[in-house]
Amino acid sequence: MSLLNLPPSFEFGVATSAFQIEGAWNEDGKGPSIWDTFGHTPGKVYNDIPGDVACDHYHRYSEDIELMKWLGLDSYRFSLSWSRIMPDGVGRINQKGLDFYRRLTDELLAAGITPNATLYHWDLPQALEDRGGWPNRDVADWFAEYASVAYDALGDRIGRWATVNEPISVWVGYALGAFAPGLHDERAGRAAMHNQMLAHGKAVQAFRAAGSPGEIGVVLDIWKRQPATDSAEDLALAAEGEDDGFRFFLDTLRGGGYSERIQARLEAEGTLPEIHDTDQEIIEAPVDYLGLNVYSRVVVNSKTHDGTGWAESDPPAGGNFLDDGSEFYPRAVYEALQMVRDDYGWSGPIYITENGLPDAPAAPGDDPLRDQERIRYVNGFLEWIDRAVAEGSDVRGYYLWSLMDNYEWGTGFSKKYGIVRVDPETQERTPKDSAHWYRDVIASHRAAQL
Ligand code: IFM
Repeated sequence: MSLLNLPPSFEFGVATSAFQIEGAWNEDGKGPSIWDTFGHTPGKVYNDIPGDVACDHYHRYSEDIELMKWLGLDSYRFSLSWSRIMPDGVGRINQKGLDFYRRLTDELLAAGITPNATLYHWDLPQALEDRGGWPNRDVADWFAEYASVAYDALGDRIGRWATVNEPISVWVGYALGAFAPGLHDERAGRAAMHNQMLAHGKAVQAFRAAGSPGEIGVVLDIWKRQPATDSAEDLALAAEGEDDGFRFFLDTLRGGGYSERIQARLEAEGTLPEIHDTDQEIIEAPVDYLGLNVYSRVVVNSKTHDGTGWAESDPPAGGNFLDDGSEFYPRAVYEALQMVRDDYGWSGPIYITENGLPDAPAAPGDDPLRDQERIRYVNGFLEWIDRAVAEGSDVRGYYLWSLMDNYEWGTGFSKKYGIVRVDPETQERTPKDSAHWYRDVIASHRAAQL
């Protein structure tokens, strides 16, 4: 593979999130998060195994940084656990929680790896859920308070921040019930989506007010919808899917407010959230970069659709498939980059903050370390990023999801996205073929600059 167009400053990284890897769920003063509660509720997560230990990264972070050094990474994207830093969500600060992130970031910096911290990756403190959670507008101020504590304590070490990761997750948690806190309430889901954008805006304002050095952005996941045919039904379904999935967020961040189409639909559904006159100005506080998580596209077909508008993909016949039956469509990243440029006028810096593939379903005798399909997948995405850069996109880095097999939310340890295998019994880490390959990609990119 030649990545001739990526500049010498292009950063190669990996991404993880606190709940998915840290473990130590109730250690050193950490408060419970909604995902701790969810995982401890029978019937919510795979095999009823909660994320209490996850990858035990809280204790093994040094070993994990050794792996990152071996890979030759430029940057590491992780998230901070809100309830590790503030067990009640607001007020009291847990010094031991901050100390953990200080140790982690100090070791990253000593290894020459740039820390990239996301403030919120789905693990709301349970104490705040008990006060109404994301559907309660007060959450925006709670989040800004937490963000300020984090900037204050870690701003001298962390140069790249993101406010929230994939704000659509609150819809899945409050309206669809598949994520914590497991509610089925569409009004709550829409309120949570709006309030998360408000929280994002307030956290950006707090960042500027504190005069924090470094850059701050937001991370959205972009699954573009491809209508299966030109029928009015398929086109409408595609538009609705994009509105729900990412335009809801981009419209307010970049487009001056929710589109008339979104407002009309939410009004008709009786789910339009409470929006104050000043909200828009707060939400569109300028960010320094956009973080895009891109995994694929969704082909929508009204004839085979189950009516939910969510994650229903119906790849065209004759398409290019992966071993798990999903479509192999690396051009998705190029289309996402075009979309933010053409539809939202974004010509600023972009990081591809997540992209990756779960292990293919294993047949008896398969060796989990031989993950050639993941290599093919990542290779394809990098080639399309290279092409977008050649055509003028300001993509500054790529974070592969994920460093190691980790706790994949409701599917627990059954879905493995790591380039490093984690033995569930011993926690032993072993690089898969893709890790060796990614290491070579990074090394050759460096060598090409000499
Ligand atoms: O594991 C998740 C991550 O937490 C958010 N983005 C998608 C990943 C894979 O499903």
